[in-house]
Amino acid sequence: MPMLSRTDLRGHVPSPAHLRATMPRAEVDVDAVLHQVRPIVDAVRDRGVPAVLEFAEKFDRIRPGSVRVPADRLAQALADLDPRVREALEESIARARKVHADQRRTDKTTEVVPGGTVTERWVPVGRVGLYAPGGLAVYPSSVVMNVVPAQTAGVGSLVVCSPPQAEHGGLPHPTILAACALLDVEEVWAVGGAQAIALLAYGGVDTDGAELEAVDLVTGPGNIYMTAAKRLLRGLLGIDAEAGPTEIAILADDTADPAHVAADLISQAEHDTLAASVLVTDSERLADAVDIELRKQVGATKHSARVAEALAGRQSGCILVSTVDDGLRVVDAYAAEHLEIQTADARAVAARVRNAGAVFVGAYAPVSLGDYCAGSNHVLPTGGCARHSSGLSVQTFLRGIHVIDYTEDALRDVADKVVALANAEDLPAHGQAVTARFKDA
Ligand code: HSO
Ligand code: ZN
Repeated sequence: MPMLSRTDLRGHVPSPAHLRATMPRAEVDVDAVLHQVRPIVDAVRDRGVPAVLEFAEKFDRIRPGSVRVPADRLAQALADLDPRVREALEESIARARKVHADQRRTDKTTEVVPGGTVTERWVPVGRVGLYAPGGLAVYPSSVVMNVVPAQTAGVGSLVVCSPPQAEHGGLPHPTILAACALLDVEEVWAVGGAQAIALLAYGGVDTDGAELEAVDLVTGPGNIYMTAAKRLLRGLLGIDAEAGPTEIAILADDTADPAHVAADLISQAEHDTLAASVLVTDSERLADAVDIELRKQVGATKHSARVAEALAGRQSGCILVSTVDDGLRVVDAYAAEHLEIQTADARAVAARVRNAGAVFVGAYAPVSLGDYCAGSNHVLPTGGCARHSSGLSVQTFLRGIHVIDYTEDALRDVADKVVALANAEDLPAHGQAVTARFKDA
């Protein structure tokens, strides 16, 4: 029995729609928990912080003194941070800032006709809430990946939420606090789960009477309850994509190093028993060699049980294809969050990928480089959403506002066209709003 269950598509690659329906993928039923999350959201809306503290006691087994984390605790967490971790975070932040700075948009004015212009103005979202999970996943790197694009976009007001930890006296995890301090984030709230999203949506009054101001947009990954709260509150709030379990797909041929392929598959399986590790290859010899490597490496890795469960899950597997071209069709249909290309001429193959959250080219760009220190963003679309969505970027935190500026002459020149279209839609008052301006003429 191979470690990764095999699907043989040699000789015949089904249509993209059929592939999508049949390829391994985790199923996370957010709708199924909506009925549990709705009362939490309603309680926070109706009763604010007292309700938040009750849920903290129930779900986090600690009642924080206040929701807002005092400034000195942020500074303290940074002072206590292991200097090697600090240096690594600083490098991660510097590289991410470099890449995200290039994503800034400039306003653009189009002269449609003489005297008639449309300007697209890029305006940052006013106030943003960023969620950093606690529990199994304490990821200061995700704080970096959320905060850097928001700050680069020019978001003026930014709050980070993370669950209170019983072992840390009701504060969020110290490495989360330290990352916030490094990024100059001053406002951090000790609140997690669905109640965090509700508090971000409705705002509240803290135990000391201080105002917790509602936000316009919330981003960041969380568990299924937090995701359900995002789904319930979207509209009142903007949200980023709903993050599902992480995924790695590797398109590899005979030239790939099986030990590296196995290590990369294991690296993302380490996140979650529902994480997906998918190998697509035209080489049965490589598939066999990767399997032998997996057997060796899975046993030796720290989170061995979690990894083994993820690799054995129905969401993971190995797909055999006849050619790298066929492999490209398969990975495009799958639309992985992370896609590694480990083939001869990997750059040329990577250039042909249409659907992926991020593409990692060749032997020296493993996904974990991108998770921490490539400069790219690691908040990426999962569950096939890479077919229509991008990862987090500066753009996530901007709105493009069209500013329409026409002179009297420019309006007069097009008035009969507006009237014709308005009448065609049986909306004559639309036309009259234009002709009213030229009545005297
Ligand atoms: N691979 C995860 C991000 C992450 N990895 C955080 C380590 N820490 C989802 O892209
Ligand atoms: Zn990762």
